[in-house]
Amino acid sequence: MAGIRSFVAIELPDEVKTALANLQSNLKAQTPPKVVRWARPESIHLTLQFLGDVAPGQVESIGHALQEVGADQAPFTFQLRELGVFPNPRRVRVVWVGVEESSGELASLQKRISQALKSLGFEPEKRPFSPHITLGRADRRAGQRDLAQVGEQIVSSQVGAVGQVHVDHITLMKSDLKPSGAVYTPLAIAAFGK
Ligand code: 2AM
Repeated sequence: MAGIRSFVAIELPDEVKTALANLQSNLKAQTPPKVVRWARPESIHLTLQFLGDVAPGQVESIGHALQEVGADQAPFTFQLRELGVFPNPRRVRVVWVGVEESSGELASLQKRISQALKSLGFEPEKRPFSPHITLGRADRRAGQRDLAQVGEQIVSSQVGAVGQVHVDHITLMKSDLKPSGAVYTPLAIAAFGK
């Protein structure tokens, strides 16, 4: 049976999605067209771990593993501030909003999720966790010069504080890849219990 493309995410409140949509509109107005494919505001999220294709029979045990992690987690807050690009301004692939959370709660939550999922056979990412909110991705047809120009513009922008996110649950999300962009649907929600 076909796998279910899945990831573990923190969902964003509507007011933050609205702030991100406004930020995207400003950026769209300042950048050449067809260089960045902007994410649909309603689908913007913070990824904690990408799982790839999951067997349908595994969804329940992943949900349970996440619920155990959530039961031992207290709610916390993080800030969204400033813009950046991956991997660097000369070779833009992802345009993101930065995530600031000084207490270390976010990194420790991500670590506990990755440990819980490792015991179900999902290997943790080799790269260090680098929390970010993807606003857009480079269009495959974009030229190097346009991309470098947008990269420079983004990293020299100063947008300051964009919003605040109070986190009280995590979500196992399904991703359906469609020509018009990925469509995300929650498969399981794990509420924080501490
Ligand atoms: P990104 O926002 O940094 O691009 C669903 O695809 C989510 O999983 C995206 O938010 C994406 O993060 C993340 N993700 C992480 N690794 C991925 C991979 N190898 N392929 C696709 N998505 C990945």
